[in-house]
Amino acid sequence: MDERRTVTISKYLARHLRHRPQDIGITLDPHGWVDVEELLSAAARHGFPVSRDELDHVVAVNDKRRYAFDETGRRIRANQGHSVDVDLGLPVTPPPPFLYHGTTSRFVAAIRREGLRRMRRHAVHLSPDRRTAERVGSRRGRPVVLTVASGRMAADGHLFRVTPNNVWLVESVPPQYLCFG
Ligand code: HQG
Repeated sequence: MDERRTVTISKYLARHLRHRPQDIGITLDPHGWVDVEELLSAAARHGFPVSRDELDHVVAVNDKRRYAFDETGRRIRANQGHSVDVDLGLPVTPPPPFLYHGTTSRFVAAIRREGLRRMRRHAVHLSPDRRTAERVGSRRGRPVVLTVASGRMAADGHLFRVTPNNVWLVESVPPQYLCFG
């Protein structure tokens, strides 16, 4: 499958498995899962036919492992990034001492005042290394990488979770845990 088709399918999945399942008449279960057959027939019905082989390919090659099948292979969900209400069932996990957040320069003043907020998503997304954070920030303009004192936050009672693709999630990051250097 060519790269363009892979990206198009991945974006379609992101839209409907994270944000707007109702647009194609599917319902995610409380943990974000949907039956693969149901997803594929809904997509076809809404003018976006995708074969099971194509879906398998996109899930397997996706650069960020954004999607996962359950152990039966009959259900699929997004690994993170939802704006709809789902409980991913990820265990609370002690973070490394520092994590990183990629943003863009125009948000920095507000972040200094308010800290990091989850905005429309379920959680603030943090990266394990600066390079990944820089890539996240550059989606929106000139990237700025903030260092998060995650070890100190965890010691103060903030709960961290990590997705299978190594994105760290936390409800918020108050400004005193951020380093803008
Ligand atoms: C910013 C992609 C003003 C925050 C990426 C970010 C990631 C504030 C934006 C994943 C703020 C929210 C998530 C505050 C935070 N004032 N702006 N107080 N607090 N912000 O997309 O982290 O390709 O919801 O810095 O790779 O950019 O979709 O979060 O710029 O892992 O799989 O508000 O999305 O993954 O934007 O990206 P987002 P994000 P996928």
